[in-house]
Amino acid sequence: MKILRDRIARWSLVGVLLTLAAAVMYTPTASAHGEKSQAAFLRMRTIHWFDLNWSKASVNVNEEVEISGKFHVFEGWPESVDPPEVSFLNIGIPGPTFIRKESYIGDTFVPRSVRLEIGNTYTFRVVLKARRPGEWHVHTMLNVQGGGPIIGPGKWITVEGSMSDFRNPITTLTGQTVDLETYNLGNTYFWHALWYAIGLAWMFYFIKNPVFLPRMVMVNAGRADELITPTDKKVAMLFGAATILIVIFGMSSANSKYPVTIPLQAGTLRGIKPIELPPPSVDVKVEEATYRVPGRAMKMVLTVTNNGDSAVQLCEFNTASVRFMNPEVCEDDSGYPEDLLADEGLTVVPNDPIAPGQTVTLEVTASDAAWEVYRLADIIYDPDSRMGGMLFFYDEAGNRQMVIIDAPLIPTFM
Ligand SMILES: [Cu+2]
Repeated sequence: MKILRDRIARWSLVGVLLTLAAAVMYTPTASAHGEKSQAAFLRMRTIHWFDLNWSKASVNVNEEVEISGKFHVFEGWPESVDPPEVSFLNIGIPGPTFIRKESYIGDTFVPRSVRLEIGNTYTFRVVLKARRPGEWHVHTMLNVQGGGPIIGPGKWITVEGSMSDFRNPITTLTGQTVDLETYNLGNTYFWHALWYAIGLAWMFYFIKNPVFLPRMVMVNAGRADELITPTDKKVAMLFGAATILIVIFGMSSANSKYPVTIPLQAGTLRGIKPIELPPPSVDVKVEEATYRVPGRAMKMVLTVTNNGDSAVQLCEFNTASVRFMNPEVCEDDSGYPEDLLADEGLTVVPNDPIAPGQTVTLEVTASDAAWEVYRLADIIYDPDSRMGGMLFFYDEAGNRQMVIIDAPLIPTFM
């Protein structure tokens, strides 16, 4: 019996050690940051980010980068995500490697949550200032209360220099210029250290005498009163009075040093102006959308009617930040993240311009490794096999039209 128990104990120990070793050795490097593990149908059916532009891909500490673009709030918003009535335009970075200087939706400065309307398209602009050197994968993102983070495409931005050079000056309405990187730090350290020291002094005063057993015996013997001497009482009064005095003095000196203070400014911003996109003159009906399992492509059969007065061609299909481009019609010049850009990913048959008034049936294949890498193929695990996305058509003059599509996406297995 004992031998058996020893053996179990020994092997348990080996098991624990192996688990620990595995946990220590296994450190996967993250290359996309959170979005891949989100449900594919949620990524395709919430926010569509497009026309993104990054002003720089490499900056020095203290330099600014501007990320701008548009996002469309998809009409077929999923039930499992609360509507974006309280949303916040955020930036996805590993801590404040940049600081956010400014962010705008439309012309509105948006340091607070905003109310967005389903079906609308908005422009946004975020100005970041580089703080920590390194290579950072910077995402635009929208936090939706009751829904979580909706992550946009991420681009690698390099920051060079030294973090000790970083400055974050602001000028207050009382006319002082302070550096937010260090402002009020010394004051915070001082007051926390002071009160911690007072707490320790109180403890040390009483633990200079034996603490536990002698006192327990005295209390049990009914002589508890002898444990507190008249000096102890005086010291306690002193501590009590000093504490109240320090609080009153601290508060009045803070009030006289900072006579003008305001509460924290908060509250959801409403009335954010969307952009008015002219209704597209191209009419698209998704007859069928399928994808092979396993595979890295999605196929659609589209009936397209050109109601405009210029011939159009399909240039791009964009879903969940992956851009499938038809290289014979257009190409990207924004420096879009390479892992999300399928610059030859869209095959359109027939690929001829669609004349005004004409209706054609297009067979469209969106194919790229990104379909698998970004786990859009994992829609097979989702409880709602429907996709959403944007189609971009160009006319002969180079004008672009955006058509939002929303259709069931059916897997094929053989
Ligand atoms: Cu990332």
